[in-house]
Amino acid sequence: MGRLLLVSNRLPVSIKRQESGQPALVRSSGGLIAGLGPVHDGGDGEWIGSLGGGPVPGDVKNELAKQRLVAVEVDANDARRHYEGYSNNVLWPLFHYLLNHVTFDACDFEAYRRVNERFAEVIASRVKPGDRIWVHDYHLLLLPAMLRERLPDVPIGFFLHIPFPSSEVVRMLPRREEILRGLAGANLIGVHTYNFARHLVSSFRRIIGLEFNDDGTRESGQPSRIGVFPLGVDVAMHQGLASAPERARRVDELRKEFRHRKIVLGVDRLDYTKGIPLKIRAFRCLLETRPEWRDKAVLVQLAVPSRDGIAAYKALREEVEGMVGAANGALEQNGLVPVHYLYRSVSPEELSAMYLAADVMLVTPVRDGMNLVIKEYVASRLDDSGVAVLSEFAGAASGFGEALLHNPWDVEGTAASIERALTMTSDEAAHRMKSLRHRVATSDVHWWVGRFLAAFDTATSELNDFLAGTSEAKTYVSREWVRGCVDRCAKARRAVLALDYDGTLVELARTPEEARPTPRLLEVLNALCIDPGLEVVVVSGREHTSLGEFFADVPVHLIAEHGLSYRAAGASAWEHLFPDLDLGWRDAVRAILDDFVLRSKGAFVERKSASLAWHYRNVEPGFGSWQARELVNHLNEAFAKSPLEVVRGHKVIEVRPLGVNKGRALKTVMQRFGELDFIFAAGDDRTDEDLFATLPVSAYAVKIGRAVSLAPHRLATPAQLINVLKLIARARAALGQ
Ligand code: ADQ
Repeated sequence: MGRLLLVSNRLPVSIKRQESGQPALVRSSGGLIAGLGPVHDGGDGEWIGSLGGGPVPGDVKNELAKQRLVAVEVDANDARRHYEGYSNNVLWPLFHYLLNHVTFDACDFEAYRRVNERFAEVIASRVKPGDRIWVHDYHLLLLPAMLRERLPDVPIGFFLHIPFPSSEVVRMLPRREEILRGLAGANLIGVHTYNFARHLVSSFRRIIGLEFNDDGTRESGQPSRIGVFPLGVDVAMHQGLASAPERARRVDELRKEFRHRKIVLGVDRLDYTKGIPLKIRAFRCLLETRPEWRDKAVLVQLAVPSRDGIAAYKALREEVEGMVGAANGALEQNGLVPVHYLYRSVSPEELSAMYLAADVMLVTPVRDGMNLVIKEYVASRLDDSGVAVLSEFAGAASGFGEALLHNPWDVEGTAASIERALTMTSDEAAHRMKSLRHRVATSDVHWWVGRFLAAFDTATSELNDFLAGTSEAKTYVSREWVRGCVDRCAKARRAVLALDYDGTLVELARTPEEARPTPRLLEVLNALCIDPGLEVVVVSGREHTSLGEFFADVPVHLIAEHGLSYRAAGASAWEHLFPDLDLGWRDAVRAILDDFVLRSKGAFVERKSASLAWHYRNVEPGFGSWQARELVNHLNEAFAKSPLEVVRGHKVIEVRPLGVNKGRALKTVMQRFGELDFIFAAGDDRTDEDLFATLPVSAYAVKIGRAVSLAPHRLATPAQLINVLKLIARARAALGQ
């Protein structure tokens, strides 16, 4: 296997100039770097990212190259608009449901696109055969599609470190289609939680009409899958820091410094998603409502400076400092200040000591992709003491059942959780911490990397299969293939030809009535039907009356409405292939379809004996597809418990009884034909895939048109199919079969 190229907006290093003027690289810290660092160090791939904006001097590039790091040089102004603009003034707040912080500027998006393009150019210039690319986070959402275009056969993985919100929120994102199409270029999209995966699937479906199956695989087009990979922390490193002898000394000092009060600790980047003001309010609420805690507990809040070029972050800093001042002014007692606020980054050793000194870890984000702080705290508590109080809006909450989960917006509720944590018996605390520690240890950062890479292996082989398959499938069948197929059919004793109607035997027309069989088609079918060794079955989604009328004088077998009704060749009566269907849902569905006709000029409903179809081929194209997606979503949700199936055809949405499909129907009918030694089937839309799915491998399955299909062979148009049928009729007649 080739190399793994890691891609993130920033490289995992910063540059310091030594006294000699020589550049030195300093490894940055943080969860992502802790996780990917060993992958990079232990492999032979490159890490591609920027160092901020502006040109990168040659000596720095040389230093970077020694560690297989590649700098993407980005125009300084573009870098600022990309990072502070679209990334952090639009995507970051919107994906965290904080819409009041969203400020969109179209020029920022242009810069976002240019920066993603720059990344794509640099990556394309570095890729070697066999390489795979793993892109990280929301700064690079357009990159997967840009890479896909340049490098069609390179596997692309993507991991989103922040939440993926509900599709209702994504609908508000300016440039939402382009962003989702960008992300859809990846073969594997990883998120932290099942909720985010679900939201991703519904956004793809509702906003750009891209369908994923229940198992997270993409329904059609290039293979892609969505997977859930909750990021963990480097547990061994945190255990090492926590067990170092000098740590115990520092913990004693800290306890003394805080005058042996119970320490409630907060550690966050100073970011409005982290709920720091709510945390201070909750702690203040506790001291005000339970004054006995005033000289017994202290809130130590460590805030790392972050994104201070952005106005909202400057405002947050002022807000938090104001709140700390006010709380301390109001609640100081006997020289004991209730809130200790430190606005700085601290070393990993100092952070570890603080985790060890803290009796309660208080983590209150209003939204958080995962939250590594709570995991670091748990990983550091080697003696199973300490209590975790965690917002239910952190991704980590889904695996933290033993923490005290709370809603940070409910200030009194959070205050109650803090008190519960402060008064918890050591037995209960140890019981809870022990299981948390076990879970954090078994799903650490190395486990995360392993899980993602294992799924990436699967996605890679799916891509390779697809590429091998499509290069064959996307080309139409050769003359030799046609000759071989006709020859086999001519020699068969008992053969069946199963043929879809619209789009397969006749060209699609504006309305179903206009798509009548051509004289040439009728002539060919008649010629085939003379042959006693040949069964011709027209398998259609149409209702039986129009099929019966079209083929009144042609002795073909007819399967109508995807298998609901059947007319044997030569018979005049129709029979139900599957009696006893529950059709109780039909009137309610019909009312909804009618409603969608009223809203969409040009749409109409086709009423069949058991199913209903909403046609939108005459609706203005963009609007039609949008309405169709709305309709499908609504029907799927509103009728989830009814025995119906919503199927998308070509510019038509069909609602039909569950479990009835062309494949099942053909199988039932073929049983009546006895032993067959040649099966040929042709179809053009998604409903024909059911047919292809039930055929034995020996069958000749032919897709009409270019769409992805289970059928291994392909013809371009109905006219070409009719030619093949004509050749079959002629060859069988010639052999006297
Ligand atoms: P962040 O929003 O940065 O990450 P988080 O997961 O909590 O949030 O990671 C913060 C990191 O910074 C931790 O490793 C912590 O130790 C460190 N840190 C915090 N305060 C510090 C201080 N004062 N001094 C030194 N270090 C400090 C984004 C998403 C998260 C997601 C991660 C990883 O927003 O939801 O968990 O990526 O995917």
